[in-house]
Amino acid sequence: MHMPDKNYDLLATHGVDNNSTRPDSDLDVLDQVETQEPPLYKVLILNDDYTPMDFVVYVLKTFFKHDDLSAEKIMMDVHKQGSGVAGIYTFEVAETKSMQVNQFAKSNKYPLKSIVEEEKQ
Ligand code: TYC
Repeated sequence: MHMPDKNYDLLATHGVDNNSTRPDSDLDVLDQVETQEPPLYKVLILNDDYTPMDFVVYVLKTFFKHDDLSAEKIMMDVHKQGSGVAGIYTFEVAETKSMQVNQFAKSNKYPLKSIVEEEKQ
């Protein structure tokens, strides 16, 4: 039987062989591995008393690709509620964006901070 490329590694690691008498549970393993989504992480922007609103809007547009309206809304949510979600990503992307934002704010002498938090799936 033809198997797509992505199953070659599974065939190797699980020793799945269509000519064998493998139990049905091997099929479940294949299905599970193929459909498993990676865990996701939120980048949260935190409020402070000193960072200018325009700077936060610029950050949301530049690092998180929000349009004007969306960036303004998130910034005002953060301003009023203390924190807000800038974006949701896989771990490395979330950590990288958070570090870039924190470094950018520091370079501009603003106390703006972002943090990464696991998203419950
Ligand atoms: N509270 C800031 C002010 O009044 C604005 C602000 C909004 C700062 C969001 C940080 O993540 C932030 N200038």
